[in-house]
Amino acid sequence: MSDDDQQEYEEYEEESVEAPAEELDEESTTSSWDMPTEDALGYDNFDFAEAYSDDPSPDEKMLPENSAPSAIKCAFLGLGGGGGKMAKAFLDLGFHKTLLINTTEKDQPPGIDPENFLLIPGADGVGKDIQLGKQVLGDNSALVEDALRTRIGKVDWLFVLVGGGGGTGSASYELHKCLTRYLSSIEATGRVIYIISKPSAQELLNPTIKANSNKALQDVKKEPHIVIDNEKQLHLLRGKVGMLNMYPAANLNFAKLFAQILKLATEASPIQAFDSKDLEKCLYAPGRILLGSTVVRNPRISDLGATVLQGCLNSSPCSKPSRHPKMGVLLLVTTPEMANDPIISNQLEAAFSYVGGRAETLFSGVYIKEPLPGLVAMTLLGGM
Ligand SMILES: Nc1nc2c(ncn2[C@@H]2O[C@H](COP(=O)(O)OP(=O)(O)OP(=O)(O)O)[C@@H](O)[C@H]2O)c(=O)[nH]1
Ligand SMILES: [Mg+2]
Repeated sequence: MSDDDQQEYEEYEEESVEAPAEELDEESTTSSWDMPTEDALGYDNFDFAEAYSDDPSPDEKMLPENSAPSAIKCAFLGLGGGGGKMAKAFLDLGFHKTLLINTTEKDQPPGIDPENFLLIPGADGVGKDIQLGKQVLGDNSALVEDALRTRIGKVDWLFVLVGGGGGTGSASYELHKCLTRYLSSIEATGRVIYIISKPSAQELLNPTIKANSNKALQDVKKEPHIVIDNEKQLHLLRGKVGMLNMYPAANLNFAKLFAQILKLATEASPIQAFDSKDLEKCLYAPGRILLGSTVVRNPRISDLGATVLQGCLNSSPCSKPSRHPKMGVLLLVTTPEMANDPIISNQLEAAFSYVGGRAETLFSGVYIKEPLPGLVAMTLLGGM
């Protein structure tokens, strides 16, 4: 402001000082008929801004809360074609806070609502080019962060599902900073966990697929992550389902196993409960996580511990443990008869010490349900 302007402004201020009420004569006052009241004018009303904006309010975009019971507040992000299909299995189980993110609309699983899909512009697929994938994801990280804020909202854990080997999913670590920044900004208590499939033996013969898969695994090495071994998983299903249903069946089985662990951690037990804090500790540990389950039809056997652990490892979609796990979880689901049988109860205790001896810290839970096909055992080994 120049000196002249300043003086003018001060004079204006002096003139416009309101005269005290008692000095105002009849004529200088106004009645409510002459001028609209402050209320009617709405000086504090910003509805005009909404009228101009064509952006739906955040609540309209916000995905509904998960209906699947879970001890932790979580969301699932599926990146790329395979990651999207893996994420859809969680969506189908009632994890509504699921977002499929891809560089193309073309390899989406059928039946995905637009609110569960985020298209990353800039490339129509990246044709197995992981560098291009990283560039496109990096350029659009603000778009992803915005989608988390408007559609996912307050969660503690983000599970990122990826088919390793392609160019989009394998590039997902490029979003890591954006995802962790988002979690910090909402004061989440959890972290980002990667769930990456390893290509089949046949696919790994292709050098590009192999290099992309290795890069994806290398990127997440220090983060908590689950590696789904497609070769092993498909081998377990061969002869049980046709080729067309192989991946959908595998994706659903994995999602059901994971969802069951999230659910059991919400449940009370008259014997021993595995709670949300136990679960969070296991998920928090950096390194690889393995999930597995098995059914022991006759639990009255003497080597129940070894049978349970070997069964869980053999039928797990994940590769066998590569090193001593820091965290071990053994969850057993029994019928009331099994829990009342003194011989079986002894064997159950032996199973816990067998698994406990193979991890630095063991968390356990015993739940009673019926009907069951036998003794159901689930294990989670973390921090490998
Ligand atoms: N477990 C599992 N793995 C899958 C599934 N679909 C694909 N894959 C694996 O994921 C790998 C990568 O393929 P995509 O996910 O299609 O690749 P992308 O991430 O979309 O990358 P671009 O297509 O190159 O942009 C494949 O080679 C398969 O090994 C699935 O439904 N389940
Ligand atoms: Mg693709």
